[in-house]
Amino acid sequence: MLRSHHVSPDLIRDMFSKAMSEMYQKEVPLYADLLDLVARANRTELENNEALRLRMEKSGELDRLEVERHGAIRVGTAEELSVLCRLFAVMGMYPVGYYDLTEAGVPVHSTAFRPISEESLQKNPFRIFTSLLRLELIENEKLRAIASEILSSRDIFTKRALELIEIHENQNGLRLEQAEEFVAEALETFRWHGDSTVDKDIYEALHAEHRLIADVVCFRGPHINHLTPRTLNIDEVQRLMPLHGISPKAIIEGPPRRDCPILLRQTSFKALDEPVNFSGDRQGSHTARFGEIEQRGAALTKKGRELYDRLLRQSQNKGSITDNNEYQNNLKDVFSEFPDNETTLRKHGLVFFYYQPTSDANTKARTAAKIENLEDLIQSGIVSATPITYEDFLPVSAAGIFHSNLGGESNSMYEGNPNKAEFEKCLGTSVNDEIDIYAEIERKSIANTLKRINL
Ligand code: OOG
Ligand code: NI
Repeated sequence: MLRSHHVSPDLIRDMFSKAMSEMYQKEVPLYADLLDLVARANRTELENNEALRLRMEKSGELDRLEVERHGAIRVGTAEELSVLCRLFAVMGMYPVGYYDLTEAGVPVHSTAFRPISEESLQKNPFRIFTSLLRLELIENEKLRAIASEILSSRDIFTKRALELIEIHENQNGLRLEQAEEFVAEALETFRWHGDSTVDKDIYEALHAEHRLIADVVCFRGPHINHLTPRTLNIDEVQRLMPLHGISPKAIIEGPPRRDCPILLRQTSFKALDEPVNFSGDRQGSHTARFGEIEQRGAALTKKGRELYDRLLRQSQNKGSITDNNEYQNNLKDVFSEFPDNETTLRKHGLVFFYYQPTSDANTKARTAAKIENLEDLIQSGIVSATPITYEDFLPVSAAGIFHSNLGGESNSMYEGNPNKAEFEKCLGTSVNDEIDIYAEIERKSIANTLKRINL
C-alpha cells in the first residue's frame, strides 16, 4: 500500500521519461529535429482526420501524444541487468516478454521494462527495451576474457541511485524530494560518455567481432541508444524525413498500413558517427545512437499473432526488398489474408478487445430482443468493444532496427539460441507473459461490463 507521503511510481516514470528526453535532445540534436517533424506531422494528421481527433480527445490521449513511448539500452552483465530490474521497479516498470535476437544474428537477448496495469499505461506508457549481451556466444576465447574483465570492473550506477533503490524497497516508496533525486541519479546511468574506457586497439578488436559488443563493453555505462515518440502517420514521417535532412532506414518495420492497425509499425533514422576519445589519448568515432518513431495498433491474441508471424514470413519469401514502397505493396498483398474490420477480428478471435457498457446500456437492455452472449450485447448497442493497444515489441522488427544501426551486421554463428531460463536467472526474476496481460485486461473488462448492466 502506498503511504500518503510517497509519490506514485507512475509520477516517477513520467518525470524520468521527460528528463531522459531532455538529455537525449541535447546529446543528439538531430533527435530534437525528429521530434519537431513528428509533432508537425501529427498536427496535420489531426487537422485532416476529424474522427481521429475526436476519438483521441475523448480518451484523453491528446495531452499525452507528445510524450516518448520507448527507449532502448544494452547492458553487459547479469549483475547490471538485475540492478536495472530493481531500478525500473521504482518507476513501476516490470519486465514483460522475452526476445531472442540471436535469431537475427545479434548476440543479445532482451525484455521490455514497462508499466503493466491499465491505469499506469494511461498515465505514461514509457518503456525501455533492454538487451543483455551474451558473451558466452563469442567464440574467440581471448576476446571473451578481455570483454568480461572490462565489464566486471565497471560500475554503471551511482552510489546514491543504489541507496535510493534500497530506500524505495525498504519503505515501499519514495517521497517527492527523494523521487526527484532518484530521477537525477538514475539519469547518470544512461548518459553518453565520449571518453571510452578502453584503448583504440581493444575497441577495434571488439568491433571486428560485432559492433554491438564494442558498444556495450567500451563505455562507462549503457547509454540510451534511442528514444521513440509516437506518430499518427508513420508513412508520412518516413516520406518527410529526407526532405528535412534526416536519413531514414530503408523500410518501415512491422505490419502494413491498415484500416484497423495491428501491433506496431516502426522506423528510425540511421545512427550517427560520434567522436570518441580512447584511453591513451587516441581519437576515433563510434556509431550507435539514433532516433526512432512508432505507431501502435491492436494487441493480437495467440491465434492472431500466429497469423501475423506466418504472413510476415511469407512476405519475406520475395527476398529482401529495400525500396519502402515496393516493400509495403508486397506486404499489403500478403496481408490481405488478415481480416481488416473490427467485427471480423473480434469474431475470429484475432485481437484483444476492451468491453464497456455504452452510455444508454440499461435503457437498451430493457428492450433488447435476444441476448444470449457478448456478441448479442454488442449488436444491440448495449456494449462497446475497443481494440486493446499493443504495448510490447516485435523481435523481427527489433532485429531490423538493430541491423540498420549496426551497419547490417549479423553473424549466423549466434543463430537460434534462445535461453529464457538463463535470461531470467540474470534478471533475478521471471518475465511477465504479454499475452496473459492482455487476456486478463480483456477478461476483467467483460466481468465489469456484465456486472454494470442490469439484464
Ligand atoms: C534495440 C532495438 C529494438 C525496437 O524498437 O524494436 C527496439 C536496440 O537497438 O538496442 O528498440
Ligand atoms: Ni526502439
